[in-house]
Amino acid sequence: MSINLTLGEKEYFPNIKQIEYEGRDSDNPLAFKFYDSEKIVSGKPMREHLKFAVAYWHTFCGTGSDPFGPGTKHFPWNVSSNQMEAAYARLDAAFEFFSKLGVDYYCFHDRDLAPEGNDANESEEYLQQLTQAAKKKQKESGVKLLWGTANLFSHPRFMNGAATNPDFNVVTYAASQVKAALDATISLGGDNYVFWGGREGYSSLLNTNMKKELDHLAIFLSKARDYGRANGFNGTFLIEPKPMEPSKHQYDFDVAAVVSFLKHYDLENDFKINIENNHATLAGHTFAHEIQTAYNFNAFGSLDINQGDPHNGWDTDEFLNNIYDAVHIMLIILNEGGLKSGGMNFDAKTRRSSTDLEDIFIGHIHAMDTLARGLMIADDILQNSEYQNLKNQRYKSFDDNKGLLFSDGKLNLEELANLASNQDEPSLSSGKQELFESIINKHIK
Ligand code: XUL
Ligand code: CO
Repeated sequence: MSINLTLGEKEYFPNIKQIEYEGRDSDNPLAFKFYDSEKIVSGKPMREHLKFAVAYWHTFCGTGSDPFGPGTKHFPWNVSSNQMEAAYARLDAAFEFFSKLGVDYYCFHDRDLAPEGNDANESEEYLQQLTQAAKKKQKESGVKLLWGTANLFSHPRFMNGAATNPDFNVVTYAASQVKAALDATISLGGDNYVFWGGREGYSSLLNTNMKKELDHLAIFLSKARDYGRANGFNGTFLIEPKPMEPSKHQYDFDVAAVVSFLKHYDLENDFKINIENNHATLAGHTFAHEIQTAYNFNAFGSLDINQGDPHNGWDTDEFLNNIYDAVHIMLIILNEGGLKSGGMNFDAKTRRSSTDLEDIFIGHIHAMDTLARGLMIADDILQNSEYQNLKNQRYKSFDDNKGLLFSDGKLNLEELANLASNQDEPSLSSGKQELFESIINKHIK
């Protein structure tokens, strides 16, 4: 993708040129070793399989502060004390970054793009101004919006939740933000609109009417859906599950909990799921489990492709570097026909002590290479190994005869039981897990 900087604009990454594919023998940290955007894998270019999106909040807003100390990263776009000036500088830096990295998409929260104003109207006005500027940048660069969302968790007014807040006045504030963020997403042609639970959850049932809060959440989501549909949003609404943090109990615990919520409140046609790896592992699942579960229930929406630390129990939002996980999820995604209107949003940050500007490039490049490798290895496994056959073989007793009738729902319980009484003890059939694992590892090269 060509770099298009408007004349007179400051260049924020002057030492970094367009990131190119140099192949696996390259030692250049600012080059792709595996991600070759136009290379055809399984019938389409890598870029279409992977649909990478940069997370505006981590990459341009996150300066590394944590509960023990302030930010460590001095971003050149963060110098103005005028918040609107800083927001415009951040936008310039963001589009320079997207173009140099060669990604097709980005994602944002309203408050990443524009600052909070003194009241709801001023906040909306700020967001509209930045939306117009972003629209121009999208047109110049060809970069698209994968999804927009509203930050309904940082401001103290949301300390007891947004749509599920016990105070109606806070719910109206949340509505004004979602309305404005939806308007921005529609204006920027976003493919999806995300609701991550934020502080929709609780710490103690002693002071919480959970049923009332869940009803309110469903009503709020249905009104957001109605507004979006009436105003030209044809994309997908996405719920992003997370089991805990910031609340002890987040309402959108995992994919299964969200699927049952959506079905219970008749929202499943408009709302699908944005699955994040680090949230999956916090819930005690693998990323692969959550992705497969979403596909099973026709609820797959999009991915936040970060990873957590296996040794601690919070959301560390690291860039995905686990090749084994990348292979596993790509096996599922290839088998299920791809990401469709979803994409792969990094939702990852460099470590607090990674303070060089180039580190944000290196983090993204490394994750893109990891997933490109995952894609190629998974494709190789599906094309050139016994993996899929072996998996199918385990279920071969359902391919014909009575097994097929059962699968088609045509045998009742008595008929099934009669079949058992007329046959010998079933022979043991090995699950061959070790064989499956060895096939995967043989192809990781
Ligand atoms: C928080 C998280 C969010 C959402 C968007 O854990 O993942 O950044 O992705 O609000
Ligand atoms: Co996320």
